[in-house]
Parts: sequence; C-alpha cells; structure tokens
Amino acid sequence: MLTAEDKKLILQVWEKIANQQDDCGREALERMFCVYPQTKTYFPHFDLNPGSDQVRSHGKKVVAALSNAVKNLDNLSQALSELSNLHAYNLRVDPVNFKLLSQCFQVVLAAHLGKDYTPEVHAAFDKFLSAVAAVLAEKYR
Ligand code: HNI
Repeated sequence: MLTAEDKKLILQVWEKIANQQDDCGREALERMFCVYPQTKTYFPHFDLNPGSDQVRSHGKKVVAALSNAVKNLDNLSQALSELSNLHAYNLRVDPVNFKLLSQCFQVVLAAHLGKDYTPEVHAAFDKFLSAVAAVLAEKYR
C-alpha cells in the first residue's frame, strides 16, 4: 500500500529523471539481460546486445508504461490492465521475472539519482515497482 508520502516521492523522482527516463529503461533492460541471462529467452527475436535499437526501443515502451503507472498510482489495476493481459495470456512471462526487472530498475535509478536516492525514495520505489509487478501478474491467478 503506497502512503501519501510514498506517492509524493515517486512523483518527485519521476519528474527529476524526466530527461533520463528512456536511458533508465534501456539500462535496466541491459542490466537484466546481463545479470539474469535466463530473461533473454523471452526475446529470441531481439538483438539483445547493449545499445541495440531493439533494446533501446523496448526500454522506451517499458518506461512509457511506468509513466502511465506513475500518473495512475491510485488506479494501477485499471491503468495496466491491457499490459497485464498481454504478459499473462500472450507473452506468458513467468512472474518471477518482474521482480528481476524491478531490482535492475532500482539499481539504475540509484546510479542516476546518486545522493537523491534516499532510503525513503528506495522504499517508495520498491513498493511502487512491487505494485506494478503484482498487477502484471494478477491475471495468472
Ligand atoms: Ni514487458 C512487451 C512493459 C516486464 C517481456 N512489456 C512489453 C510492452 C510493454 C511492457 C509496455 C510493449 C507492449 C506493446 O507492445 O503493446 N514489461 C513491461 C513492464 C514490466 C515488464 C512495465 C515490468 C515492470 N516484460 C517484463 C519482463 C519480461 C517482459 C520481466 C520478461 C523477462 N514484455 C516482454 C516481452 C514483450 C514485452 C517478451 C514483447 C516484446 C516484443 O516487442 O516482441
């Protein structure tokens, strides 16, 4: 459950990295494919080399979905419903992978924010990404 303070921090951080968001998306994917190579099995049709056009463009899509989530913090289930269908029924991504991407995203965020990545920001973003992951996984039940 996101508190009012969590929501405020999430909005602030998202604004702070406004012009680095696409880089964050790409870097989080590159990190996931490097640290958790098993995640590459979902992308056999992609060139997964760091900096490839496909990784870059996929990073933008993931970040756009997260932006939509940030705008709908009180309404995540509805806002991400189509994406949830896609991941559960079409892509059949094992939900454990959402945690792996979330963790990579946090590391990237920490690298970009430096001292602004406070324990409070970490906690708020952790809750936010867990909530997004829970929505993406809810159709599996
Ligand atoms: Ni995910 C497609 C968002 C986690 C595998 N994914 C998308 C799209 C968005 C998206 C947006 C593009 C949808 C479209 O084209 O309509 N994915 C997200 C978000 C998260 C996430 C917000 C978690 C925070 N996806 C994951 C994970 C995996 C994953 C963890 C697997 C390891 N996603 C995919 C695959 C596609 C995909 C595969 C299709 C790619 C393509 O273009 O063929």
